[in-house]
Amino acid sequence: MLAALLFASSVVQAHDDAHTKPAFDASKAEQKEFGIAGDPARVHRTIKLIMNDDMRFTPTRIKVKEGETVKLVVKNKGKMMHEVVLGTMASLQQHAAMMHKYPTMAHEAPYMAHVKPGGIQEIVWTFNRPGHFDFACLIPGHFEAGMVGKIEVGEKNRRNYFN
Ligand SMILES: [Cu+2]
Repeated sequence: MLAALLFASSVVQAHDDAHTKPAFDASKAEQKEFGIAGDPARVHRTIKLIMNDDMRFTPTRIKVKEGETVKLVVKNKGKMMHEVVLGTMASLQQHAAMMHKYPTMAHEAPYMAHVKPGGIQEIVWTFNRPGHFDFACLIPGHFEAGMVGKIEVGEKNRRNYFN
């Protein structure tokens, strides 16, 4: 019995090491103006997002369709820490102000990823509300240096959206 328990705890430990984010739980997903946490098992599209020490994202514009669940694969090609936070310009500005006030503030949410130099993290997000949204690196100084991008979520019923 004890051996089984020890084995179980080591499995949990290994799982924690492999994933920095908890498993997806739809009942805990919180609807935001810019969408809701997506199920990693139901991804429609994968989009690569590169971050660099020139304080830019590549691409700077992302176009998706209302209802799409997107896996953002976020790679940090720089030598310093970067992050990506999805939101609205208002929510990002508010968050950036908090980061300035409390630089060591621990922040974690399904719509953000902190990526170490050379690292890769993923965000799975469902863009279930049409509109124009934003993303940014909120590390103090980076947002101010223009490390921002735009997300356009096209209405579901609009035809030929991608043409
Ligand atoms: Cu940055």
